[in-house]
Amino acid sequence: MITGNRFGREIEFREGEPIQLLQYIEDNSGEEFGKIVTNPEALKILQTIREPLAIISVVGSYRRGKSWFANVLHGRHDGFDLGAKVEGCTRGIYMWSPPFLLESKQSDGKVIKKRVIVLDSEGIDDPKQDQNWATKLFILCLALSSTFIYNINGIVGRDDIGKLYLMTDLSKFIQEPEEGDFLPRLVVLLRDFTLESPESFKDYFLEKLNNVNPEAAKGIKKIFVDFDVYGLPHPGCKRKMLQHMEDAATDDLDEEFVDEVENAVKLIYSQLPLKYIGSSTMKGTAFVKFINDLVERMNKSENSAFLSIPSEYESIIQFVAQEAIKDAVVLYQEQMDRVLNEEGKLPILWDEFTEIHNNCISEANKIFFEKIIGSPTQMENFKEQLSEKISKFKEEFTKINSDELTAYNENIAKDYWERFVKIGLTQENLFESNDEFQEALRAFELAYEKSFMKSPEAAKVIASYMQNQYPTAIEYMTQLGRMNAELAKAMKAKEEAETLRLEALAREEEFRREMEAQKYERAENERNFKEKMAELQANIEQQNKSHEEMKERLIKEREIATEKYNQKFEQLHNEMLEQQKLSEEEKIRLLEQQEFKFEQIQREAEERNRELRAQLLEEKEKAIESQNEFYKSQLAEQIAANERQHSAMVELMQKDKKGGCLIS
Ligand SMILES: Nc1nc2c(ncn2[C@@H]2O[C@H](COP(=O)(O)OP(=O)(O)OP(=O)(O)O)[C@@H](O)[C@H]2O)c(=O)[nH]1
Ligand SMILES: [Mg+2]
Repeated sequence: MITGNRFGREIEFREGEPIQLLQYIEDNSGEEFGKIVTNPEALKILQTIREPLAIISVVGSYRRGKSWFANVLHGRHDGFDLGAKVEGCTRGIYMWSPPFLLESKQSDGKVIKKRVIVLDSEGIDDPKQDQNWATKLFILCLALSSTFIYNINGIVGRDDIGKLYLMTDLSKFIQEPEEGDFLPRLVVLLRDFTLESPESFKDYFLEKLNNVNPEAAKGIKKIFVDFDVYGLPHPGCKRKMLQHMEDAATDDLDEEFVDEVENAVKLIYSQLPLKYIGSSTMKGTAFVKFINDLVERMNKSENSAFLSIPSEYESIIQFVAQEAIKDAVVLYQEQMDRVLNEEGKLPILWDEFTEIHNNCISEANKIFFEKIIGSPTQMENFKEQLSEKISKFKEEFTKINSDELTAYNENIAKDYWERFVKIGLTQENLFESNDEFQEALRAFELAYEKSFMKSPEAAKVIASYMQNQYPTAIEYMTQLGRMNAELAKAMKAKEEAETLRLEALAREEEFRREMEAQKYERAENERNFKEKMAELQANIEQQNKSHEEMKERLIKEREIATEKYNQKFEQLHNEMLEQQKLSEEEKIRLLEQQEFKFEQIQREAEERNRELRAQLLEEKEKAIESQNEFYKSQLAEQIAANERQHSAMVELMQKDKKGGCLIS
């Protein structure tokens, strides 16, 4: 349900309510300056604003309908409290909550969204008021707003001019920044203007001003080149209603009054300037920091406040940058964490990892560039700080995925190793031959390649098998006599070379990934900076002062920042190339070493074979000789035996011959 007393006509109704932004607490003794205290609740509301701010403050004489006009700016009669009593009603500064969005067309035709904050302030010429506080309040509103509505009596008096004169002698209170609009747009409201309407309220106002204080008139003309004066007639209602205009019905008010009010409000909104810091717009975080800093300054300074806006701006820029970096890093970290820590999500292939990282970094950059303010060089430095912080987190995430990839591939390798190779190295299923063993190794490699997650980690796992498990298996095969020592040695050398090749491949892949990431970041950076530059340039064009000078400086600074960035990138790139070259050279050197070793083994094996052949030949000859010896001795023995047999026979025969004679 919408509550509130609408003003109607063409002024948009805004829902919400007032909330105190700050108040002044008087010193107990009443002699010294008291203390300005901010309301944390209000600051919290402001803090969250992400759009550029337009801040309207309504300042001026007390009891002159400031709060009522601040309500009309929200299309209503009620809202900020109005006081029917003589004493001042509004104390400190109130703001409308929530600050509302206003779309408006810029001079370049672009429609932008502004967040409008209306500040209703305490009257500044209440006789009972602490003069020091009144001055500080005036200065504070001047520094905080981008539209300063000065609400005074239609009959321009000395007091009103006195306060306005503060503006013309600002150097006493404020050191202004060199660049960009600092002073707000001035709108003077002449209330209860009962005289006949002049042709130009501005001329009328300047004429009166000149009569009262010629210096002030000159000063105001000089400082506020362009300002508006609106004369609002008396509301025309009866006294009872006049005391409670929060309850008024628009139709019961004087038609001319309503028209003039409507006209003033519409014109104020149609020209509503944004609040700038140099060439950047001010948003929630910066504004809150600005309020806090100004209040702190004012509470410290003895009487009138001396504000150094350049140093306030510098501290805001630094503060906003740290906040922007913090927010961007947290966003990157949270998004990466959310995606990667999904149950069972890891490990993932590096291409997918890079895609997730790129998305997260784009998001992080988006909020960083949205928040960041300052000059291009400052922004470049802040961006560098952000990149450093993010790359630390990226390393952590990379390590997690890398460990998971290693574990995943190790599991697969272990499983296939057991299934294809290890089983053949047990007593029961021992490989019959070396060929069978070699086949098992190939089968293991093929199966691994089919189901591994392709990555440098996968290459490293298989390389580690070639370096550790293979030699042990070869050793075992040799011990069992299924493989001769030479072959084992040659095989080990071959696997060693393959290990080196795989490791180099893994390094190359990691290097390629790093280069791609850098390329992406560079493109991203360039795009963001281009957008930011366009934004800063548009901001400069929107401002009234020092256009050309600021634009030139901006372009020059951007060139310097770009050059610096390119140099850094080039340096990094060269370092990486150098590193790759070194690792390439190292790889070639190792491979050459390996090849040499391999050839040496081959040579040794050939030499050994030659030796063996000679030995064999010698042994063969020896064997033949010893066999001949054996045959010879056997033959000799046989001959001897034959001879013996023969002589025995001869003897026997001789005996027989003698006996035969006897017989015969
Ligand atoms: N004569 C006259 N009275 C008005 C006008 N606008 C508001 N009032 C009445 O004047 C009284 C003061 O109005 P506020 O809007 O509270 O004035 P203010 O300047 O905010 O007052 P302080 O906050 O106390 O400085 C109220 O009773 C209003 O009803 C106006 O244009 N002319
Ligand atoms: Mg008020």
